[in-house]
Amino acid sequence: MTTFVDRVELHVAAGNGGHGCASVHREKFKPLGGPDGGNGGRGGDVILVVDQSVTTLLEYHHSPHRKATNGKPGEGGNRSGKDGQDLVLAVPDGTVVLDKQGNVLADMVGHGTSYVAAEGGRGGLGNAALASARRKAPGFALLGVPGRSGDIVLELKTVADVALVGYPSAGKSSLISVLSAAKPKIADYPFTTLVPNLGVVTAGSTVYTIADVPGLIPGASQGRGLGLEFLRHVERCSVLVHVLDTATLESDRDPVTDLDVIEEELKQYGGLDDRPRIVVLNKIDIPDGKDLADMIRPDLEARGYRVFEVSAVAHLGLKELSFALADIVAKARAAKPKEEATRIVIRPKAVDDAGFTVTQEEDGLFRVRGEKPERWVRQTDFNNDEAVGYLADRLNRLGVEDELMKAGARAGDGVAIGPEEDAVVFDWEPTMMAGAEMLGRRGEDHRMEAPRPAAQRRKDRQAERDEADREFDGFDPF
Ligand SMILES: Nc1nc2c(ncn2[C@@H]2O[C@H](COP(=O)(O)OP(=O)(O)OP(=O)(O)O)[C@@H](O)[C@H]2O)c(=O)[nH]1
Ligand SMILES: [Mg+2]
Repeated sequence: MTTFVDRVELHVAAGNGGHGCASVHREKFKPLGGPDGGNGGRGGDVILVVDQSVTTLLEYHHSPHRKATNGKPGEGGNRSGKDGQDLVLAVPDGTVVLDKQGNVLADMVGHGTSYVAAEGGRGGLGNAALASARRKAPGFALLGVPGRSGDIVLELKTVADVALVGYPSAGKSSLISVLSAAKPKIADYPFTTLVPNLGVVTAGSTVYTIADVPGLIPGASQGRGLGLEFLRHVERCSVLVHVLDTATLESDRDPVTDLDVIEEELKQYGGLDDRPRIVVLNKIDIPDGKDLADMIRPDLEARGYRVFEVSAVAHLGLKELSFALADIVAKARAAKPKEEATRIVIRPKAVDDAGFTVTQEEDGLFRVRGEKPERWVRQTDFNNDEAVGYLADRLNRLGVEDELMKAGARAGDGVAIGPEEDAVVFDWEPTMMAGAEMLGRRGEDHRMEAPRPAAQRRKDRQAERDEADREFDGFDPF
C-alpha cells in the first residue's frame, strides 16, 4: 500500500487552563489575612507555522496526535500557576487546513504564516482575584477551562510556478533533475514518482520553482493509476507543461493522443482551464523520437501550443525551455496582484462572545448558548455552593435569567447551558422571582442593611459596575 503523505489527519489538543486556588493568608497573630489564592495558568495553544525548510507532512503521518501543555494551578501566597507552553508545529509552505467536513479553515502560504489550530483554555481566577468590596473572602476559585481539541486535516498544495504533467515514464522527474538541483527518483517503470518533487530553477535573473506530479493515465479521473489525487498541487501553478514521450514503446500511444488524454483528465479535474500550457517533446536523443517530434510539431503549433523539443538524458534544448518558462513565470507574477504580507496570523473565527441565546426545545428544555455562559459553566466547581452561587450571579447579571423568564421558563423547568453533546443541565431556581427586586445579590438583603446615604449608594453602585466589567470584559488576564 502506498502511503500518501501530502494529506494527513491530525488530532490537536490545546492545553487546559490551570485551576484557580482558594486559599486564605495565614500569619502569626493574623489568622485570617484575606484571600491569597493565585490564578491558574493558561493552557498552551497548538499553532501551525509555515516553515520553508519543511517540505512534507510525513512527520504528522507518523504521529498524528499533538497536545500542548496544560497551565499549572494557582497556589496560595498569590502565586499564579505557570502558563502552558504553546505547541508550534512546522508545516510546509502551501499547507491547507481543513475541518473533517472539508471546509477550508486556513490556506497557509508564505514563510512564517501561522494558524492557531486549537486555543488553550483560560486559567481559573484564584479567590484573591475574585475578592471584591462586597465579597471579601470568597471560599472558592474558578476552574481552568479545558483547551480546545479536535481533528483537522492538512493537505499540501505545492507552491510551484511550473507544473509538469504527463504519462508515467514520460520523463518528468528526469526533466526536474536536469533543470534544477533536485534529485528525484528516476526509473523506467511507471509510477516511479509517488509524491510530487519540487526543484528550484535559475534562468537569468528569474528564479522559479518547478514540480512534477505523479503520472496520469486515461481514467485517472475515475481513480485509475494514482488518480487525480495529486492534481491539487497543480492548482497554484502559473504554467502547465505537458511532457510528452516521443519514444514510447506502447503501440497504442503517440504524443498527440497522449496530450488529448491528459487534457481530458485535467478537464475532469476542473479549474485549470485558465492556466497557460506549453508542450515539451522529450527523448529526442532517440532517433525515432526526433523524427516523430519533427513530424507532429506543426500539428501541435497549429493548435496554439509553444513546442519545445528536448532530451533530459542528452541535455538537449534545456536552456531554451528553461528561459521560456522563466519568461512566462515572470509575466504571470507581474500580472498577479501583490501578495499580502506573508506574516499573517489566522485565528479561528472568534465566537460571538457578547451575546447568548435562549431557546426552548421540543421536550420543553430551555437551552442557553453563548461563549460566556458556556465558559462560566466550565469554570464552576459544582461541589462548592459558593462557586455555584457565583455562577448564578454572573448569569443573572448577563441577563440570562431575564431571557429565560421572557422565554417562558418557570421555577423547576429544565435549563441546559451548552451544546447538546456537552451541556450542564439543571432545574431552574430563579434568583429574581417576582417581587424579589428588593433583594440584592446573593447573600445580601438590603432590607437588613441600614439605609445608606446617596453618595455611598452611588459609590457602591460604581464599585459593583467596575467589578462587573472586570468579569465581563475579559478582565481575566488570560
Ligand atoms: N532516452 C531517454 N530516456 C529518457 C529521457 N528522459 C527520461 N528518460 C527515461 O525514461 C524513464 C522514465 O523517466 P522518469 O523521469 O522517471 O519519468 P516520469 O515521467 O517521472 O515517470 P513517473 O514518475 O513514473 O510518472 C527513465 O528510465 C528515464 O531514464 C530522455 O530524454 N531520453
Ligand atoms: Mg517521476
